[in-house]
Amino acid sequence: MTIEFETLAQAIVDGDADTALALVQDGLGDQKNPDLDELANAKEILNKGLIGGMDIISELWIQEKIFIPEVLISAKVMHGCMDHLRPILEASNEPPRGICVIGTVKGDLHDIGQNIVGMMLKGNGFEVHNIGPNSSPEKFADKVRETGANLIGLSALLTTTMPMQRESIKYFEEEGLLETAAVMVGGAPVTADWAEKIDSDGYAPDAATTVGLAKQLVDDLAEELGQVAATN
Ligand code: B1M
Repeated sequence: MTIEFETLAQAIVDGDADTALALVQDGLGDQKNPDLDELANAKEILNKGLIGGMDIISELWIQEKIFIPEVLISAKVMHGCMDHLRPILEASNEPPRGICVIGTVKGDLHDIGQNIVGMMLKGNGFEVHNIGPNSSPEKFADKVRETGANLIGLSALLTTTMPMQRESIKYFEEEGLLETAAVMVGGAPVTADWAEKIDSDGYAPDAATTVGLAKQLVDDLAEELGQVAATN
Protein backbone atom coordinates (compact mmCIF):
# COMPACT_ATOMS: atom_id res chain seq x y z
CA MET A 1 0.00 0.00 0.00
CA THR A 2 1.29 3.54 -0.74
CA ILE A 3 0.41 6.79 0.96
CA GLU A 4 -2.28 9.14 -0.32
CA PHE A 5 -0.39 12.08 -1.80
CA GLU A 6 -3.53 14.22 -1.92
CA THR A 7 -4.03 13.74 1.82
CA LEU A 8 -0.39 14.71 2.43
CA ALA A 9 -0.74 17.81 0.21
CA GLN A 10 -3.93 18.75 2.08
CA ALA A 11 -2.17 18.34 5.45
CA ILE A 12 0.48 20.84 4.24
CA VAL A 13 -2.31 23.23 3.20
CA ASP A 14 -4.09 22.79 6.55
CA GLY A 15 -0.85 23.28 8.49
CA ASP A 16 -1.52 19.91 10.12
CA ALA A 17 2.00 18.90 11.17
CA ASP A 18 0.98 15.68 12.94
CA THR A 19 -0.83 14.24 9.92
CA ALA A 20 1.81 15.43 7.45
CA LEU A 21 4.71 13.96 9.44
CA ALA A 22 2.85 10.68 10.04
CA LEU A 23 2.16 10.35 6.30
CA VAL A 24 5.78 11.11 5.36
CA GLN A 25 6.99 8.51 7.88
CA ASP A 26 4.45 5.98 6.56
CA GLY A 27 5.60 6.74 3.02
CA LEU A 28 9.22 6.09 3.97
CA GLY A 29 8.39 3.01 6.01
CA ASP A 30 5.77 0.27 5.94
CA GLN A 31 3.54 1.92 3.36
CA LYS A 32 6.23 2.87 0.88
CA ASN A 33 5.66 2.13 -2.78
CA PRO A 34 7.17 -1.37 -3.24
CA ASP A 35 7.96 -0.62 -6.89
CA LEU A 36 10.36 2.19 -6.00
CA ASP A 37 13.77 2.25 -4.28
CA GLU A 38 14.27 4.47 -1.24
CA LEU A 39 15.50 7.50 -3.20
CA ALA A 40 12.78 7.36 -5.88
CA ASN A 41 10.22 6.93 -3.11
CA ALA A 42 11.48 10.02 -1.23
CA LYS A 43 11.42 12.03 -4.48
CA GLU A 44 7.80 10.96 -5.08
CA ILE A 45 6.79 12.09 -1.58
CA LEU A 46 8.55 15.43 -2.14
CA ASN A 47 7.10 16.10 -5.60
CA LYS A 48 3.59 14.71 -5.30
CA GLY A 49 2.92 15.40 -1.62
CA LEU A 50 4.96 18.34 -0.34
CA ILE A 51 5.43 20.47 -3.46
CA GLY A 52 1.86 19.55 -4.43
CA GLY A 53 0.73 21.12 -1.14
CA MET A 54 2.75 24.30 -1.72
CA ASP A 55 1.22 24.59 -5.22
CA ILE A 56 -2.24 24.62 -3.66
CA ILE A 57 -1.07 27.21 -1.11
CA SER A 58 0.18 29.45 -3.96
CA GLU A 59 -3.17 29.22 -5.72
CA LEU A 60 -5.17 29.98 -2.54
CA TRP A 61 -2.95 32.97 -1.78
CA ILE A 62 -3.35 34.39 -5.29
CA GLN A 63 -7.12 34.04 -4.87
CA GLU A 64 -6.85 35.78 -1.46
CA LYS A 65 -8.48 32.81 0.23
CA ILE A 66 -5.58 32.57 2.70
CA PHE A 67 -3.15 35.12 4.13
CA ILE A 68 0.49 35.29 5.33
CA PRO A 69 -0.03 33.59 8.73
CA GLU A 70 -1.53 30.50 7.06
CA VAL A 71 1.26 30.47 4.45
CA LEU A 72 3.87 30.64 7.22
CA ILE A 73 2.30 27.72 9.08
CA SER A 74 2.27 25.59 5.92
CA ALA A 75 5.89 26.52 5.19
CA LYS A 76 6.85 25.40 8.71
CA VAL A 77 5.11 22.04 8.24
CA MET A 78 6.86 21.66 4.86
CA HIS A 79 10.26 22.30 6.51
CA GLY A 80 9.49 19.70 9.22
CA CYS A 81 8.63 17.10 6.58
CA MET A 82 11.72 17.92 4.51
CA ASP A 83 13.91 17.16 7.55
CA HIS A 84 12.79 13.51 7.21
CA LEU A 85 13.53 13.33 3.47
CA ARG A 86 16.86 15.20 3.65
CA PRO A 87 19.10 12.26 4.72
CA ILE A 88 17.79 10.15 1.82
CA LEU A 89 17.87 12.87 -0.83
CA GLU A 90 21.34 14.02 0.19
CA ALA A 91 23.02 10.62 0.58
CA SER A 92 26.03 10.24 -1.72
CA ASN A 93 29.34 8.40 -1.26
CA GLU A 94 31.06 9.79 -4.34
CA PRO A 95 33.78 12.49 -4.21
CA PRO A 96 32.14 15.87 -4.92
CA ARG A 97 31.60 16.59 -8.61
CA GLY A 98 31.43 20.29 -7.84
CA ILE A 99 31.26 22.70 -4.92
CA CYS A 100 28.15 24.89 -4.87
CA VAL A 101 27.26 27.89 -2.72
CA ILE A 102 23.50 28.38 -2.86
CA GLY A 103 21.20 30.92 -1.24
CA THR A 104 18.33 33.31 -1.79
CA VAL A 105 19.40 36.85 -2.65
CA LYS A 106 19.41 39.82 -0.28
CA GLY A 107 15.94 41.14 0.58
CA ASP A 108 14.23 37.83 -0.16
CA LEU A 109 13.09 35.56 2.68
CA HIS A 110 11.74 32.65 0.62
CA ASP A 111 13.87 29.55 1.22
CA ILE A 112 11.78 26.45 0.47
CA GLY A 113 12.72 26.21 -3.22
CA GLN A 114 16.44 26.78 -2.74
CA ASN A 115 16.51 24.23 0.10
CA ILE A 116 15.02 21.64 -2.27
CA VAL A 117 17.51 22.54 -5.01
CA GLY A 118 20.36 22.27 -2.48
CA MET A 119 19.17 18.84 -1.32
CA MET A 120 18.91 17.56 -4.89
CA LEU A 121 22.41 18.82 -5.74
CA LYS A 122 23.83 17.14 -2.64
CA GLY A 123 22.10 13.90 -3.55
CA ASN A 124 23.70 14.12 -6.99
CA GLY A 125 27.25 14.37 -5.77
CA PHE A 126 27.77 18.10 -5.19
CA GLU A 127 29.25 19.55 -2.01
CA VAL A 128 26.61 22.15 -1.11
CA HIS A 129 26.95 25.16 1.16
CA ASN A 130 23.49 26.58 1.71
CA ILE A 131 23.83 30.11 3.08
CA GLY A 132 20.07 30.55 3.36
CA PRO A 133 17.69 33.40 2.51
CA ASN A 134 18.40 37.16 2.50
CA SER A 135 22.04 36.63 1.50
CA SER A 136 24.04 39.66 0.35
CA PRO A 137 26.52 39.47 -2.55
CA GLU A 138 29.31 39.84 0.04
CA LYS A 139 28.02 36.85 2.00
CA PHE A 140 27.96 34.72 -1.17
CA ALA A 141 31.46 35.91 -2.11
CA ASP A 142 32.91 35.15 1.33
CA LYS A 143 31.52 31.61 1.21
CA VAL A 144 32.82 31.06 -2.33
CA ARG A 145 36.34 32.10 -1.25
CA GLU A 146 36.16 30.01 1.93
CA THR A 147 35.02 26.82 0.16
CA GLY A 148 36.69 27.20 -3.25
CA ALA A 149 33.25 26.79 -4.86
CA ASN A 150 33.04 26.51 -8.64
CA LEU A 151 29.27 27.02 -8.76
CA ILE A 152 27.03 29.75 -7.31
CA GLY A 153 23.23 29.39 -7.13
CA LEU A 154 21.13 32.53 -6.75
CA SER A 155 17.45 32.05 -5.96
CA ALA A 156 14.85 34.87 -6.09
CA LEU A 157 11.11 34.54 -5.57
CA LEU A 158 10.06 38.18 -5.86
CA THR A 159 10.07 40.40 -8.92
CA THR A 160 11.49 43.07 -6.60
CA THR A 161 14.50 40.93 -5.65
CA MET A 162 15.31 39.65 -9.16
CA PRO A 163 17.51 42.77 -9.74
CA MET A 164 19.58 41.62 -6.75
CA GLN A 165 20.56 38.58 -8.84
CA ARG A 166 22.04 41.02 -11.37
CA GLU A 167 23.72 43.06 -8.60
CA SER A 168 25.21 39.90 -7.12
CA ILE A 169 26.61 38.72 -10.47
CA LYS A 170 28.14 42.18 -11.08
CA TYR A 171 29.76 42.04 -7.65
CA PHE A 172 31.17 38.54 -8.25
CA GLU A 173 32.60 39.77 -11.57
CA GLU A 174 34.26 42.77 -9.90
CA GLU A 175 35.70 40.48 -7.23
CA GLY A 176 37.20 38.19 -9.89
CA LEU A 177 35.17 35.19 -8.71
CA LEU A 178 33.72 34.37 -12.12
CA GLU A 179 37.06 33.25 -13.49
CA THR A 180 36.71 30.05 -11.49
CA ALA A 181 32.98 29.80 -10.74
CA ALA A 182 29.80 29.66 -12.84
CA VAL A 183 26.52 31.26 -11.75
CA MET A 184 23.05 29.79 -12.15
CA VAL A 185 19.77 31.50 -11.28
CA GLY A 186 16.26 30.29 -10.51
CA GLY A 187 13.04 30.95 -8.63
CA ALA A 188 9.39 31.16 -9.67
CA PRO A 189 9.47 34.59 -11.45
CA VAL A 190 12.88 34.01 -13.09
CA THR A 191 13.01 33.19 -16.81
CA ALA A 192 15.66 32.08 -19.30
CA ASP A 193 15.47 35.55 -20.91
CA TRP A 194 16.16 37.23 -17.59
CA ALA A 195 19.05 34.86 -16.89
CA GLU A 196 20.63 35.80 -20.21
CA LYS A 197 20.02 39.51 -19.70
CA ILE A 198 21.89 39.54 -16.39
CA ASP A 199 24.82 37.48 -17.72
CA SER A 200 24.10 34.40 -15.66
CA ASP A 201 25.64 31.17 -16.98
CA GLY A 202 22.38 29.27 -16.73
CA TYR A 203 18.78 29.06 -15.58
CA ALA A 204 16.65 26.14 -14.42
CA PRO A 205 12.90 26.17 -13.73
CA ASP A 206 12.90 23.41 -11.09
CA ALA A 207 15.13 21.33 -8.85
CA ALA A 208 15.38 18.31 -11.17
CA THR A 209 16.47 20.46 -14.13
CA THR A 210 18.95 22.30 -11.92
CA VAL A 211 20.91 19.09 -11.34
CA GLY A 212 21.54 18.63 -15.08
CA LEU A 213 22.38 22.31 -15.50
CA ALA A 214 24.81 22.24 -12.56
CA LYS A 215 26.65 19.21 -14.00
CA GLN A 216 26.87 20.91 -17.39
CA LEU A 217 28.16 24.18 -15.92
CA VAL A 218 30.95 22.59 -13.83
CA ASP A 219 31.99 20.36 -16.75
CA ASP A 220 32.08 23.36 -19.14
CA LEU A 221 34.06 25.38 -16.62
CA ALA A 222 36.55 22.54 -16.07
CA GLU A 223 37.06 22.31 -19.83
CA GLU A 224 37.54 26.06 -20.07
CA LEU A 225 40.13 25.93 -17.31
CA GLY A 226 41.85 22.98 -18.95
CA GLN A 227 40.90 20.56 -16.18
CA VAL A 228 39.49 17.07 -16.66
CA ALA A 229 35.68 17.27 -16.68
CA ALA A 230 33.65 14.79 -14.62
CA THR A 231 31.62 12.34 -16.70
CA ASN A 232 27.79 11.83 -16.56
CO1 B1M B 1 5.85 34.94 -0.69
N1 B1M B 1 5.39 35.61 -2.47
N2 B1M B 1 5.94 36.81 -0.02
N3 B1M B 1 5.98 34.13 1.09
N4 B1M B 1 5.30 33.30 -1.48
C1 B1M B 1 5.28 34.60 -3.54
C2 B1M B 1 6.64 34.39 -4.21
C3 B1M B 1 4.20 35.28 -4.49
C4 B1M B 1 4.32 34.84 -5.96
C5 B1M B 1 2.77 35.01 -3.93
C6 B1M B 1 1.69 35.72 -4.71
O1 B1M B 1 1.42 36.86 -4.45
N5 B1M B 1 1.07 35.10 -5.66
C7 B1M B 1 4.49 36.80 -4.26
C8 B1M B 1 5.52 37.44 -5.19
C9 B1M B 1 4.89 38.33 -6.23
C10 B1M B 1 5.92 38.94 -7.11
O2 B1M B 1 7.00 39.27 -6.73
N6 B1M B 1 5.54 39.08 -8.35
C11 B1M B 1 4.95 36.82 -2.81
C12 B1M B 1 4.95 37.95 -1.98
C13 B1M B 1 4.32 39.21 -2.56
C14 B1M B 1 5.47 37.95 -0.67
C15 B1M B 1 5.56 39.13 0.32
C16 B1M B 1 6.04 40.46 -0.30
C17 B1M B 1 4.18 39.27 0.99
C18 B1M B 1 4.05 40.45 1.92
O3 B1M B 1 4.74 40.57 2.88
N7 B1M B 1 3.13 41.33 1.54
C19 B1M B 1 6.57 38.60 1.37
C20 B1M B 1 8.02 38.93 0.99
C21 B1M B 1 8.97 38.67 2.12
C22 B1M B 1 10.40 38.77 1.62
O4 B1M B 1 10.91 37.84 1.04
N8 B1M B 1 11.04 39.91 1.84
C23 B1M B 1 6.35 37.11 1.24
C24 B1M B 1 6.49 36.22 2.31
C25 B1M B 1 6.26 34.86 2.22
C26 B1M B 1 6.27 33.94 3.44
C27 B1M B 1 7.34 34.30 4.47
C28 B1M B 1 4.90 34.03 4.08
C29 B1M B 1 6.43 32.52 2.77
C30 B1M B 1 7.90 32.06 2.64
C31 B1M B 1 8.28 31.03 3.68
C32 B1M B 1 9.62 30.42 3.40
O5 B1M B 1 10.09 30.32 2.27
N9 B1M B 1 10.26 29.98 4.47
C33 B1M B 1 5.94 32.80 1.35
C34 B1M B 1 5.56 31.77 0.42
C35 B1M B 1 5.55 30.35 0.95
C36 B1M B 1 5.21 32.06 -0.94
C37 B1M B 1 4.62 31.12 -2.01
C38 B1M B 1 3.15 30.88 -1.67
C39 B1M B 1 5.26 29.77 -2.19
C40 B1M B 1 6.78 29.80 -2.44
C41 B1M B 1 7.28 28.39 -2.31
O6 B1M B 1 7.87 28.04 -1.31
N10 B1M B 1 6.97 27.56 -3.34
C42 B1M B 1 4.83 31.97 -3.33
C43 B1M B 1 3.83 31.70 -4.43
C44 B1M B 1 4.49 31.17 -5.69
O7 B1M B 1 5.68 31.01 -5.78
N11 B1M B 1 3.67 30.97 -6.69
C45 B1M B 1 5.00 33.34 -2.79
C46 B1M B 1 7.33 26.12 -3.32
C47 B1M B 1 8.76 25.95 -3.85
C48 B1M B 1 9.06 24.45 -3.93
O8 B1M B 1 8.81 26.49 -5.17
O9 B1M B 1 10.26 28.43 -4.46
O10 B1M B 1 9.33 28.30 -6.83
P1 B1M B 1 9.85 27.61 -5.61
O11 B1M B 1 11.16 26.79 -6.02
C49 B1M B 1 11.19 25.91 -7.13
C50 B1M B 1 11.61 26.58 -8.45
O12 B1M B 1 11.29 27.96 -8.52
C51 B1M B 1 13.07 26.30 -8.55
O13 B1M B 1 13.19 25.01 -7.95
C52 B1M B 1 12.30 24.92 -6.83
C53 B1M B 1 11.89 23.48 -6.63
O14 B1M B 1 11.38 22.92 -7.82
N12 B1M B 1 14.06 27.17 -7.93
C54 B1M B 1 15.32 27.22 -8.41
C55 B1M B 1 13.99 27.96 -6.84
N13 B1M B 1 15.17 28.53 -6.61
C56 B1M B 1 16.02 28.08 -7.55
C57 B1M B 1 17.38 28.34 -7.76
C58 B1M B 1 17.99 27.73 -8.85
C59 B1M B 1 17.28 26.89 -9.71
C60 B1M B 1 15.95 26.62 -9.50
O15 B1M B 1 19.29 27.90 -9.15
C61 B1M B 1 20.08 28.63 -8.23
